Amino acid sequence: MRPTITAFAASPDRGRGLARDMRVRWALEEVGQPYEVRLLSFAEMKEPEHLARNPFGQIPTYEEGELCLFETGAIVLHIAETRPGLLPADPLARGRAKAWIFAALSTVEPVCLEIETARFHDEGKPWAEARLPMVQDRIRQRLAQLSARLGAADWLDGGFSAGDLMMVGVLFRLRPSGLLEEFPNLQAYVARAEARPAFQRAFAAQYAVFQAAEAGKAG
Ligand code: GTB
Repeated sequence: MRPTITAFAASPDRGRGLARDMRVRWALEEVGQPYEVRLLSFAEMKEPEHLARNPFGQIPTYEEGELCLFETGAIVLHIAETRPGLLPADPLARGRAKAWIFAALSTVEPVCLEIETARFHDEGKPWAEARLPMVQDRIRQRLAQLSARLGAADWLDGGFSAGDLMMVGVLFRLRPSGLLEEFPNLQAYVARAEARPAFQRAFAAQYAVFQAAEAGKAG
């Protein structure tokens, strides 16, 4: 049975792959699992049918038979646990790969999201300009730590894993900030991940949704 995921019918990022369904699509592509997509408007995301899938009315979700999951981390971990390709077989390496998933979501992403809050929610506030450099410095600190750990390696712990997928999914969203460019090894790490055929298929699939929506507007 093909799993069904949910995604924005009209993503505010205009197909740049910044919404979190991109990480789920990418994981499914990495393990070679075909999937269906249910596209939702913002209004549909807050209706009871979708709230039953995700109590917070957000995308992405994942349905497969009787299983319905929300939270990108849980979804990617489920995909990685149930299909070969995203977690090493060795139990110790597997544990470390999972640690990187959590590090991406709970240690790196919250700091990185602050810059979007600063850009979109603080705009026009009297303290916004003074706050931005502090937010940027907190991100720099995290990126410096990550950069030091990655060093000259291709991936965070041996071969590419779900931990890298999640970390790149987080770093990818930093692109518009320009901060990633201050860390050449992290920039190369993201580029290496983006060059993976599975990433490109996932990106193309979510971009096609944007293109179809644009064509619908024009038609
Ligand atoms: N912790 C949850 C998870 O990891 O799954 C967070 C899910 C989440 O934030 N979903 C967002 C959502 O549904 C979409 S991805 N938002 C609508 C709502 O809350 O009502 C976040 C996102 C949205 C838009 C852009 N963008 O336009 O660039 C980027 C990322």
